[in-house]
Formats: sequence, structure tokens, C-alpha cells
Amino acid sequence: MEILIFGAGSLGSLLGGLLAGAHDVTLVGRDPHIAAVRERGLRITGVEERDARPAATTDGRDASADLALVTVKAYDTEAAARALAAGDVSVACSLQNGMGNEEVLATHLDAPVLAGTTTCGARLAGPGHVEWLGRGSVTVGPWRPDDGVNAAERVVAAFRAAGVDAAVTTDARGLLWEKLAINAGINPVTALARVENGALAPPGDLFDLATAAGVEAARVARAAGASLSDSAVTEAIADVARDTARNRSSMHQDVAAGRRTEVDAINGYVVDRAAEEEESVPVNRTLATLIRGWEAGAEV
Ligand code: KPL
Repeated sequence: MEILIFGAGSLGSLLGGLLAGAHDVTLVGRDPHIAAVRERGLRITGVEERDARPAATTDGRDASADLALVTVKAYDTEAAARALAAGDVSVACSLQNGMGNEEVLATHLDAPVLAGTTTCGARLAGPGHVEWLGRGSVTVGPWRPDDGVNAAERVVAAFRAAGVDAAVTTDARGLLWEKLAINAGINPVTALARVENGALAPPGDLFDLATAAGVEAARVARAAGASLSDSAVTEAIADVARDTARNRSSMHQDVAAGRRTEVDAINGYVVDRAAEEEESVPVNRTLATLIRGWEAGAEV
């Protein structure tokens, strides 16, 4: 299968490197990482060691592929969707954090759009080198009924052929709400406390703070029609903290690198959606204010 990884950051590079074992993969990203992959290939260390040779480019316009896996930051989805619309992709699958990415892809692309999540942990150790920090798996499903389960099944088969655990869901929106609730808890708390995910494993004050944010998000999810219980979110946050103990959350990585975060698509989304549903989410509001305050001070 021809696969375009649109967003070769840590997660995109890891998945692209793994998929390159069985498919014809092209990474779209930025230099110096892309230049290093072109020159020396992609080195994966950690859970397993692999050397992969995906194609790599900094220009994702006019690309054609059977599948585009979109792994850019949520604030770059619009630009990615426009670039993909100029080319020819048969299916687009978002594996991003936050809510709203699939709508943006569906607005621009005349192709089935899939929503996906992954629990794989990754960190860019340097140009051309990604560390695989948590084995993880991938779950994908059709975003709209018309997007079809068949496309999701083909994507799952492509991951499995490359040795990556993958499953289809018919409740993509429920899946995204659960992932949002996990990110709303883990990401800002790890970013503000500057700790690895494992520091949020229960019991402890950081776990209590993360679950308070996650449970608020679950309440908003239920008000919006999704079925997500408080206990499911609490357990999921505990599991992710344990399973990705050595991982720094993406928001922690962003803050540590002085980069803009995805707070608008995570805690900011919970706050905005809560207002529409007339719910109160003080923990998410506080966490969003603190992260946005850091962004303003750091001028990112
Ligand atoms: O998705 C993640 C992220 O860091 O953005 C989690 C699941 C929290 C893993 O680090």
C-alpha cells in the first residue's frame, strides 16, 4: 500500500518507520529530521530496534497515496488538509490529538475520512532517530456513516501487516471523546509539573488533578451524546499513566521545546463545548488558562 505520513514528528515517524517494513511509505515533515531520513534512513530504538528506509519530503502538496495518515499538530490540520486536497489520496485517517480534526479533513477532501487513536509512545531523539517508548496499538473507524467500515478495515490490515496491533471501531466519536478526556487530564498536568506520564500513576495528587479534568471532559461528552463514564476515564488515565510511564506527554514535549501546544484542541475544546452544553468545567478552564499563559509568556 502507498502510505503518506503527513506530519513526521515523533508519532508520525514511529508509525511511518514501522509501516515501511511492509508498505511504500513517504514521510512529510521538516528539516533537519527529513534531511537526515533521506540521507541515512530512520532509526527506531526502544521497544524494538529497527532501521527503516521510508521516502521523505518537506513538500506534501500534490502527493498521491492509497492512505494519508494525518499526524500533524491540531493547529496545522487546515494546512495539511489543503495540501492533501491538491493531491490524490484515496483515504485520509487522522491519528491526532484533540477534537475537530476530522471535520477539517472532511471539509477539504473528497475521500473517506477515518478517525483514529493510538497508544503508541514515541519521542524524537534527534534528526533521523525516533525512540519507541510504549508498544501501543491503533484503533480506527469511519468518521461519518458514509466513510465506510471497509476503508477502516483496510487501514487496520495495513498496520497488522507491519506488525502493529490495530482494531476497527464503529464508534469513532466515542473513541475520540475518551482520548480527549485522557489528554485533557494527562497532557497539561505533565506539562505544568514537568514530569513523565508515570508520575501520574495512582495514588497521588497529580493523578487526582488529572482525573478531575478527565471526569469533567466525560461529563461534557455525555451532555454531547457520547457514552463515557467517569469510572472509564479514571481507569483509562491510570492505565495510560502506567503503560506510558517513561513517555513525556506531547504537551510536556512542546513546553520543554518552547513550542506552541495543542491546548486549544484539548482543554480549550472541553471549555468551549461545556459552555454550549451549559456545563461547568473549572479544572479544564484553570489548566487551559495556565498553559495559554505559558504560551503567551514564551511568545510561541
Ligand atoms: O496522547 C498522548 C500525548 O502525549 O499526547 C498520551 C496518551 C498522553 C501519551 O503521552
